[in-house]
Amino acid sequence: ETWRFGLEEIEGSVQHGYAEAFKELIEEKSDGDITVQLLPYGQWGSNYSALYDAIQGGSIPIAFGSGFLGGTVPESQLMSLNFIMPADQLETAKIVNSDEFMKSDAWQQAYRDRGLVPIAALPEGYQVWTANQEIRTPADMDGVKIRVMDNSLLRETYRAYGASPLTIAYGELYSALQQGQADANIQPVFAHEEMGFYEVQDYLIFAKQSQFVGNVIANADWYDDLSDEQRQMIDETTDELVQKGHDIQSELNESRLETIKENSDIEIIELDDEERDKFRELAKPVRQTFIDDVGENGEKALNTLLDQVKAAEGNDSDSDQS
Ligand code: 6CS
Repeated sequence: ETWRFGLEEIEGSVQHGYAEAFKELIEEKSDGDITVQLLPYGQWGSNYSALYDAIQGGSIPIAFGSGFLGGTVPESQLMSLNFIMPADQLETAKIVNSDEFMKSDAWQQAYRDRGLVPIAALPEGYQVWTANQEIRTPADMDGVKIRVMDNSLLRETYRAYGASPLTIAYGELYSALQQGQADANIQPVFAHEEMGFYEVQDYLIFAKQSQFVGNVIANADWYDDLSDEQRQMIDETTDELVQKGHDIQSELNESRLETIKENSDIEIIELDDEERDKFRELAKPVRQTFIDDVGENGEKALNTLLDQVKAAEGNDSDSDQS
């Protein structure tokens, strides 16, 4: 039996590292009965809606869906909200993978309604801005043509910051930045590096407003047809990959930052808490926009997530939630 696993990112990416570890664990646990075949970005095509169609149609039963998934599963845009997760990135990984959130009726139903099942979530590191100019304040964002994934919540968020967000396909982004169709971009560090985006941008800006989160999703009919043992195997695997996924992303993002520093003179800026607070204030009303736009399941999922963050906050005073 072969399980095809579609990735939104190229070989060497965080999604690829995670999927390789998933493959190894599943093949080991099934004693070789199952082979997991990885299909990185490019191997299934390059238009994300084709990938999501393939999961819904069942030809690719497992795949990553992140920012572009908003058109297919509007509730998934929850993962794009800014300033809601704890400062601790491993804590975030635990929260988004907790049974309380991942197995909640609201989160499951949001995907089930579209013939999908969410099976795990992979925080891939902070979403880091690059731009042709220094950005420290919302005033600096004014009118900046910043590229966002195709996701109305992200557009709403960056409009709230004062920018003029626009959407460009991942594969066309390098030339769009080079040719000035966009002034700024948002990616985890590893992606700025592996796609070469940093080569055509002057500033790399850490605002720690959110992490990039990839959702691991499955075709619902395929998932329901698995044996109980197989579903159990997936649960065990995704549990083991919470820590492992965190290790993969943090190591890759750290080493790729070194590569960027070695290969370019891009200026690196880290916003301080006071600077971040200005963006945090502007991001707050977007939570209500999310609720108004996506409805009841979205609101329930958001509240469940916020409850988990609060519970974690009780154990750790270094939380980022306001
Ligand atoms: O920005 C994008 O479109 C893509 N970036 C990453 C890091 N993963 C997938 C996503 O669609």
